[in-house]
Amino acid sequence: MQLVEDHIRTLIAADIPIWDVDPYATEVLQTPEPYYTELREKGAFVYIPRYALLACGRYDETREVFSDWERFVSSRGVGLADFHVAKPWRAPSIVLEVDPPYHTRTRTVISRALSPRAVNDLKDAFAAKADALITELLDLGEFDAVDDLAEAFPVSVFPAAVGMREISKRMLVDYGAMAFNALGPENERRSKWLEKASEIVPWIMEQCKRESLSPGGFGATIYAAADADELTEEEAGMLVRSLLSAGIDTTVTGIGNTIWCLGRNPEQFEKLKRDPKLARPAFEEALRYTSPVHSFCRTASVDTTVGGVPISRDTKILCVLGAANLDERKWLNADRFDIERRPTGHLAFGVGIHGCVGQIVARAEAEAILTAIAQKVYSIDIIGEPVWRPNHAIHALDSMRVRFNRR
Ligand code: OVM
Repeated sequence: MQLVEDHIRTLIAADIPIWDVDPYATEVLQTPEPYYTELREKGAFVYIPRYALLACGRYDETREVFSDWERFVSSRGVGLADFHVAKPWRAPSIVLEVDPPYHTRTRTVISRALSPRAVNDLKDAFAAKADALITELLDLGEFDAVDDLAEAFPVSVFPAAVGMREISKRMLVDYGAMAFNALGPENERRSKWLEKASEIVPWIMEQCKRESLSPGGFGATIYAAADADELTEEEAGMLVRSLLSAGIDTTVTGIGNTIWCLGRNPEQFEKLKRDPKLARPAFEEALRYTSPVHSFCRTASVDTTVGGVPISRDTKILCVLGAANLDERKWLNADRFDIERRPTGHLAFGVGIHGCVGQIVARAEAEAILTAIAQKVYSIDIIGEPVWRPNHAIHALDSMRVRFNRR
């Protein structure tokens, strides 16, 4: 505790507000907007004693910390745990949880696998799947927008694009939820999710092997890099693991949250129906408005300052992307969902060398499903109250009953 008290004296001297909030409390994770607002109002940075953590939620400072990989490293973990001190729950990701120069080599391979060309080749298949699913949901009338749509669609296209032969929706969705919850504090939620590791991790690791993947997929491109001696066989398996960690829950959440936005803002859905080409801008605005990945950490590698605030080496910094994406200093009418906004510079995919490597795939999935909805659905009724699913890094719905009325 002496360490924390010394820390606090330094912070008081530097005029950094101390805030006794728990960013990982269930209510905060389910309804984060008041916390986002208070965080931005308190200052560029606040100190959260219970986790010995600095947090930021204003756009400029969050962007600065997030994009400067030299001063704010990822190799000490992008969750609360500092890998210099605590043992990670799994072998660290060789792309997310590393720094240059090593990062450059793995990032090059994974971005080749997920290149615009590779994704472009999948567009017709995505559109056909999206069309069939929306037709099915119109026949059903009422359904669960999470289970039947937001989860169903990515799981029907992404694992196949990777080249997976054995597909389990529950294993894939739960592995993502586990990996993202592991980024939070050592609380009950984190332990509860990590209990599932003994069942899910062996299944995931089996699917990452060369023999489990069919030719022509993202996975095969990664293994081809091992054949060309750019990576070891083991590193190739680890990069496929990254696809399965970050490729499902993120797109599930992005699509689910977009349906939530459109259901609550019928005038915006009218605009999308009038011009289905707004599918992509509508998705970007939903990403800005709801921030599917609400926060990620960095660790200061040097003594430095950001926006005039001194930050000491070894400090964990919680970058609250959800708060930055709603910062009225950056966005006009930040609290309004407007699909014509074109929110360039939003932080929902991060920024800098660790910016989402799968964003081209995510946008292609979203475009396919939102275009099918714009063409076939007359109106979206949300039935009852949507329920949010608390997660330490993801802001996602747990359930939302919806009716699609036929056009
Ligand atoms: C990874 C990864 C990348 C991005 C997010 C993430 C758990 C994991 O490389 O495993 O979330």
